[in-house]
Amino acid sequence: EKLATVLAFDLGAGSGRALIGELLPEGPDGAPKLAVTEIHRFPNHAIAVNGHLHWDILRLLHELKAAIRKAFQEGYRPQTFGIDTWGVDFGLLDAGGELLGNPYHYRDPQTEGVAEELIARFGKESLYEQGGLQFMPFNTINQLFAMSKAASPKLAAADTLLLTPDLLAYFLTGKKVCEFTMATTTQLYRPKEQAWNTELMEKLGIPSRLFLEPIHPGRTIGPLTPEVCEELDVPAIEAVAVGTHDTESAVAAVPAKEGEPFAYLVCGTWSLLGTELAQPLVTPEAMALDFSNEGGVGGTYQLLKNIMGLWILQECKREWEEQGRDVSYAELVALAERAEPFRSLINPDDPTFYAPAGMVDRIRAYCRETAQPVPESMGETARCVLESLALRYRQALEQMEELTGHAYEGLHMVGGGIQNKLLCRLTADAIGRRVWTGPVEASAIGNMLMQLVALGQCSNLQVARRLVAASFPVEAYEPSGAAEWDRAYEAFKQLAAR
Ligand code: LFR
Repeated sequence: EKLATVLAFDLGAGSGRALIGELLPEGPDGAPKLAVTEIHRFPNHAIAVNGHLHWDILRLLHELKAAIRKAFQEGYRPQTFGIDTWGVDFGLLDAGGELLGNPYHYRDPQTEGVAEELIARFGKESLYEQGGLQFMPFNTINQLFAMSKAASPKLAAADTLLLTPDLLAYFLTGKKVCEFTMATTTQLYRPKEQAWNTELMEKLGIPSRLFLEPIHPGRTIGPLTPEVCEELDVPAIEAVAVGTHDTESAVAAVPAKEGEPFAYLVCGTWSLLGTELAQPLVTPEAMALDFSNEGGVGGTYQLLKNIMGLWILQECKREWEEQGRDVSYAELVALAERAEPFRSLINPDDPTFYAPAGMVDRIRAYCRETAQPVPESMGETARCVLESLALRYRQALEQMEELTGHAYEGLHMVGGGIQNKLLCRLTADAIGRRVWTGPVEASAIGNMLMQLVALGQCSNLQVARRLVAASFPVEAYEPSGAAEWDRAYEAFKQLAAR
């Protein structure tokens, strides 16, 4: 009685998950439902080797294979699978189709100062006009230019570049594709022209032969190879090019009201605050306010700001654990809840918070330098981070309103970060508007939606979003404490303008 069964892989910078989605026929309320079950979860680590940071890509492949086997062993019969991951990262293949080295982690130090160098050489306006992206240090362009400057033998030998989700799909199907939403995170794609920026590539010594013509989400890639089927003892299920950039899959799963502009916040290691548009908004104003135009599913463009996110707290937690002070997120949130409000604030997007390690001290140093009380306890530190994020969200939301001229009624929060209910409440308070939360597994669900499109079960993004709204509960947070938040926001804006 299931209409379809699909398998979604959602890989984040800290962990990966495999989830089964089952499309159930219309219930008594006349709407079909999507039922989601997590079947596998595994850690994902940055691994430091001789001054470089890498992903353990074959380990990730191993976990994907384990999950496919497990799905069938547990009696599920997925017809298709899709893979979404964080943006920007890639592997290089030689002419024989073999992987050249371990892919770099986007926080690898090779990109230090590279964006600045590109800006000095070509001008910020010109680069933004071409690529439409915020100048994030990790953008693919910076990684490839760093390799080009270092005369990387890998770059010289490379025949094809595959972005992480496409690379994993290639390992499983033998088919090389380039999925559109990931392509738009490279800063080497021209959103306005819908084409690769081969001219810029040539100027930077990045071989344009590496790049395949992008395909849009909803297209099939191909079946598992006979070798993989034999190894796992499974049938040749088909890979679908979903919104392979996790952020775009998450946005596809925002249960927004139809026909109205909406504001969203995808909450994970990064916080992405944005809105969906039909066309990229590549203007000097959008550049000045640091907004990106990323390709989305269903032919959309996402105007969004990349905010440092829960990364800062994840790093603090990791550090405390390394010191033997084990603390769960629930405990941290409880400590933050009891800590004194508005004691000290940081600008989460200050570059000092970008690199791994030493986060607790960097927060302290920041507060000292800005003449604020220094957070001492775990609770004070967590409170400082969470309030600061909430204030940064308010600023980004107001800036977005300036750009689009639309007043948003509230904010849809999705993704793993919404399990932190304190953050959701602080966000509602900080923006002084309603916050709606859910679903938590937005990226995996959005991934499934594009598989359902490929299977002919959903005709378009609107229909897919209706399915999300019918299948997953949404929680609402009402704002309170306007006066004290307004005061804190003034102080925050001073910090952010430093
Ligand atoms: C979120 C995300 C962001 C991207 C960052 C780095 O997981 O994909 O969209 O900017 O990771 O790739």
